Amino acid sequence: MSQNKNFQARVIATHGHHNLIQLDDASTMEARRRGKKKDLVVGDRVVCQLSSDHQAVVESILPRESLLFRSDEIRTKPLASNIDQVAVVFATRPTYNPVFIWKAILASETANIPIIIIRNKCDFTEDEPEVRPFIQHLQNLGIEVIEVSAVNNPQETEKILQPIFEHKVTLLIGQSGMGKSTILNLLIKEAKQRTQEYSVALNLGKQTTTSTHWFDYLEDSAIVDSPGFQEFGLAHLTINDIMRGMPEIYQRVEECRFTNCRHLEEPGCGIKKAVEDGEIDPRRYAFYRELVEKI
Ligand SMILES: Nc1nc2c(ncn2[C@@H]2O[C@H](COP(=O)(O)OP(=O)(O)OP(=O)(O)O)[C@@H](O)[C@H]2O)c(=O)[nH]1
Ligand SMILES: [Mg+2]
Ligand SMILES: [Zn+2]
Repeated sequence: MSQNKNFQARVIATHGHHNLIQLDDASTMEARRRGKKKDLVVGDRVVCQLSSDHQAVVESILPRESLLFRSDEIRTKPLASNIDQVAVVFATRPTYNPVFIWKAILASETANIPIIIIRNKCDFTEDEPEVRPFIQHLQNLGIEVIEVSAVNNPQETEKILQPIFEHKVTLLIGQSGMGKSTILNLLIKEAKQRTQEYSVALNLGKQTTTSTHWFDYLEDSAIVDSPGFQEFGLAHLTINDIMRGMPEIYQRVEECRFTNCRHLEEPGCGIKKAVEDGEIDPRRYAFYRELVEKI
């Protein structure tokens, strides 16, 4: 490739100022961002120039078709761009946090990205009584839950997941130790991402994957593996985003006396009535309140 000639590529990993891009012929190259900007996100389609033998400079980012965020009080963190669906992976060991999954649903809905939930490690059958109501609850929210056992039943898992992942770009997210990289390795044999036993003593994953990485899958698909994290911050959401992302609230907003009801202390609130009548899960309402009170 001659110098000064523009070419397009995909950002497949970012590490501070070192980024890895993949060209359309599947070769990879190190790239730095023009002007030392730190605005590249895994999944970005970029326009580059060759700067030296095996180095590229990212000149610009093509418009993103989708972008998933999480945030904390200080800043918003993009997780990945140009993805078609988010797959949240959870398991009963180490322990999962329903609030993490609820937040992931809100973040995806707000970003207009379809979400599916993968319950992994189904081989822990003794956890069934505890997990079954939660799965039923997710299904009641209208969310597809897929149940697999990537280690103990790999063939079946691959058979179930392939039709769900093909023709799409899927971002795997979830708390540490749930089996994201195990699932990735199963579907993409060449990926060879590191996996590691979770800590039984702490009942927590060991943060094995340390950075987000894009892997091509089949002819026209990709799977993006990401590091597990515990806190899914949603400081970037508005009250409308929160309401829209919670079907049991959104379906009932007509029942409130005031059209601008925030379902907190307002009189004649249909949502609070539904909570009192046992039609809305009080834990979901507490979750709603906590998010809205932070705004
Ligand atoms: N019993 C059982 N163990 C599993 C299953 N899937 C994955 N594991 C194990 O769970 C542990 C964690 O798996 P990883 O794939 O490293 O988890 P991860 O979600 O990528 O974790 P982070 O990279 O830290 O976010 C590994 O020891 C896996 O072998 C399963 O279906 N059943
Ligand atoms: Mg991992
Ligand atoms: Zn209300």
